[in-house]
Amino acid sequence: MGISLKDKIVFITGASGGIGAATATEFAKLGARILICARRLDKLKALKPELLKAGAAEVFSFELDVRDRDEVEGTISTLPDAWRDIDVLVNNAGLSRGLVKLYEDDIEDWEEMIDTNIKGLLYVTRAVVPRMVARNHGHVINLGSIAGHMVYPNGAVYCATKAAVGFLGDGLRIDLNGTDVRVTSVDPGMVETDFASVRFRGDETRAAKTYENIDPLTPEDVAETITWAATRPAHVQIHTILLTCVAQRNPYVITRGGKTRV
Ligand code: 8X3
Repeated sequence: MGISLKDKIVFITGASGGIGAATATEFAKLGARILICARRLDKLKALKPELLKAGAAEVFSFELDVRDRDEVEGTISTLPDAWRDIDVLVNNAGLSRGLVKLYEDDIEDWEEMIDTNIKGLLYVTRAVVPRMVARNHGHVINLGSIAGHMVYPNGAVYCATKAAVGFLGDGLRIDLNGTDVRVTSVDPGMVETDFASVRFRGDETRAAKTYENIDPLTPEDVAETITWAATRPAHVQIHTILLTCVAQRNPYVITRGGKTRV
């Protein structure tokens, strides 16, 4: 039997849209207390009534840019007492910028991806996990990617950040050996969110091509996978889940409109 997350505190970073917002909603359906942060506070505020309607026991939101180490440390260490014992941390905040050959790439884009996907995840993990260890209870769920399993052309830095997420989770899992704290990596392929729009800086025509003639994963598909991992019995630890839509077999082998391109 799976564990109940009713009244448990679930902290989701980057929760203002896409997989983060869908994950908050899935945990809300389980009656959890939802702690959410993102850079866009207005979006979080708009999400709150939906989460309560879905069944969240309580919702607390705050603005946070995970790239800002002082802000991460300061905000998490001064959470109200009632929100400090985080049971599940979903390290979701992440992004891609550009799809360009490494030797021609924009260094600013590298910084943004590395600072968010790797360093931001580390800062939040460092701020949250010690209390899990002290309570001998908790679950860290990182959002990896198929991109962390296989590098694709023009995506070297993004793929490297997601490979790093995989190794950081593996390392954390080992370092937590002897405790009851679990670590899981959920690694999707193509998911229809604003991922491509962010990657192409609002070039919607180019972004739309990413999901053209394909039935991609939805944010809900990924969110349900995350809640499944989080609700396994306490003695079960899911290490890594790699999921894609049926039309995607790896970053290269994709069927669009009935035609497979390799
Ligand atoms: C998102 C999946 O394949 O577009 O991380 O990089 S992919």
